[in-house]
Amino acid sequence: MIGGILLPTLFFALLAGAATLCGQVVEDFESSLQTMTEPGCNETAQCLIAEDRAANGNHALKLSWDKHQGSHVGGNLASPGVTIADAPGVYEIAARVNFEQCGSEIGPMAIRLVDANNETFQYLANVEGKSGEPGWTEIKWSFDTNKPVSETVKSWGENANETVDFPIKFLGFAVPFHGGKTEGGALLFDDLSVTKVSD
Ligand SMILES: [Ca+2]
Ligand SMILES: [Ca+2]
Repeated sequence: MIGGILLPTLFFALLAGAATLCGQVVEDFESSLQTMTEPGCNETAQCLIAEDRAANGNHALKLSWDKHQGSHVGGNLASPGVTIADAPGVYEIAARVNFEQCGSEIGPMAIRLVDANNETFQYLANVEGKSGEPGWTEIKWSFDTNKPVSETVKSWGENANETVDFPIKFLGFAVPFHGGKTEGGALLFDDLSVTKVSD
């Protein structure tokens, strides 16, 4: 009889555990979002919602650029997107990224988030060795809303007080170029998910 109670309890506890470990997709880029290239980037840089060539009907955020000299390219939504966090905590954001059309000059990949007072925060993920990799790769960024900036990665914006004013929302992605130049390329981003790791 005890086993009869314990087993279902254990089963639901495991299910609950699985639910907190797997991120929930908050943005699949299937709705008609307005996008923009980051001001100041090379004029060949483009950011738009594009169809995934490998899967008819699926859409992704596409950042593309031609050969040029420059420090980085970035693409944003024209206005803040889905809420990533509305309460303090440590979060992990994941996205599927397609690196098939880019070279090895790309550096750490940035995700940009914007808070309720228009302060932009940036988090970096190591993508070494990913360039040219076929298909989709999962990239993860972690951030702690209690320590939203670091010595090396600062926030910016009109009201940059290095404090997260909730809610914090998705804004865009950027990549720097090693050596300040690129042969051109494109990146696709899809299925943004968020997991709260701890308070
Ligand atoms: Ca999609
Ligand atoms: Ca702020």
